[in-house]
Amino acid sequence: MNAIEANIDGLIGPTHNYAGLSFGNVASAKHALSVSNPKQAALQGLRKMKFLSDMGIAQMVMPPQPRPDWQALQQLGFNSLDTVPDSLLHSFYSASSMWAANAATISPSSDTADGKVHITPANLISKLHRSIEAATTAHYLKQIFPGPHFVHHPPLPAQASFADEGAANHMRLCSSHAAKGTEIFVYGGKSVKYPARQTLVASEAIARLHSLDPQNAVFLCQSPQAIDAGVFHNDVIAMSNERLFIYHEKAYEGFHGKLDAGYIVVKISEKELPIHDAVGTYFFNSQLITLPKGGMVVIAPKECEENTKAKICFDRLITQGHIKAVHYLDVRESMKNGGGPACLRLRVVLNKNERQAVIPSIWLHENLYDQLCRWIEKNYRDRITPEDLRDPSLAEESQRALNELSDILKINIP
Ligand code: SUG
Repeated sequence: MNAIEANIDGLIGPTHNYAGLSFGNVASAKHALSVSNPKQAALQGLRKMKFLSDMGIAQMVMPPQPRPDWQALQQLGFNSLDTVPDSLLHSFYSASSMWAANAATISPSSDTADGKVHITPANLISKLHRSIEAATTAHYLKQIFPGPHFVHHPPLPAQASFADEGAANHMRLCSSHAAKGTEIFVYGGKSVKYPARQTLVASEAIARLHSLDPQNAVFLCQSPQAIDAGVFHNDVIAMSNERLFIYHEKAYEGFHGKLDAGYIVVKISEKELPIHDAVGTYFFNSQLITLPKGGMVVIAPKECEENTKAKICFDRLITQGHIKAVHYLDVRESMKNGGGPACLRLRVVLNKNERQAVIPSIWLHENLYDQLCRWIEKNYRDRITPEDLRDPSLAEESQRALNELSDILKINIP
């Protein structure tokens, strides 16, 4: 029934900074403790949303989470920031909820046994600064998707065996968005240098909770070699949309024969694009989207335009007729923390009734875009250093900004 794909992007928060919090994410380590520009970051993210919305793609905005996270700090006995050690201060100040691909796993109603959209927020337990997102994410998603069409599961138990990073490790192949699809869950193999962030047990639990037909759920093991090369999420090494699945030859272990022959599977070889360049450019962290008038285009990070091998790979995809065009966008502030265009968005396939049930105030249109630009210009700093996290006025500014945003988006922000 007229199902389309919509995107929810995480609006980048006013405390965006580089704290080197994500061991295994090479960009985060590389830019640790450098100076960030939250205003530019938020505008870059918002412009990306506007670019998609102008192409006719349904686009929603999810608010940032309150930072510093006073609830988490108080739970540890802190009532002011003065005595909080740097490591904790950085974690509780992180704007990492911007990467909405890690917010949840969502199964569309055409895939589930009860014909409802199933939503499981990710527990993100592998990293402290990300684990504190789960409760507020659940709170936001319940407000965004209210009513009987949606089933909200709680995050999986907060324990290492159930480590779950959401849609960044989840893909869906289908003949069209409305059709029953094959949901692909990617979990980590036994890596040596860097930790895997998703377990098979967690992925299986989500498939079960979402009441997927077992024949339509595929579990792929991410190769340890890829993880150790800095591929901390599947969306750094593969992309998919409708029938099309594009992956790097070093992405998985035991991949052969796992996908239905009805899909178009395109392999990018190590020779064409060494894994080092795939991680450096975030080639696979592009958004592969179907235009309303038909045909697919790619929204790629600007970094790919500057890498000859990545550009040749995209040219090949165009020549072979898989995609019509590539649009290179600048999301460099997010990229420096290891988050490309696809990390910033959570995809959700919705039919007409489900779309109508979504809270109307978060759909991006011209007016909301202008309002959010003004809100960012007014409330955001253009520079944050690690020392600035000790400045009490940053916490006040951030709180004030989110209070105003709550009125704009008509969402309760805790
Ligand atoms: O979890 N970076 C995020 C990037 C998430 C990217 N998301 C997807 N691939 N879908 C992470 O590693 C860095 C924060 C810091 O170092 O300040 C960070 O959390």
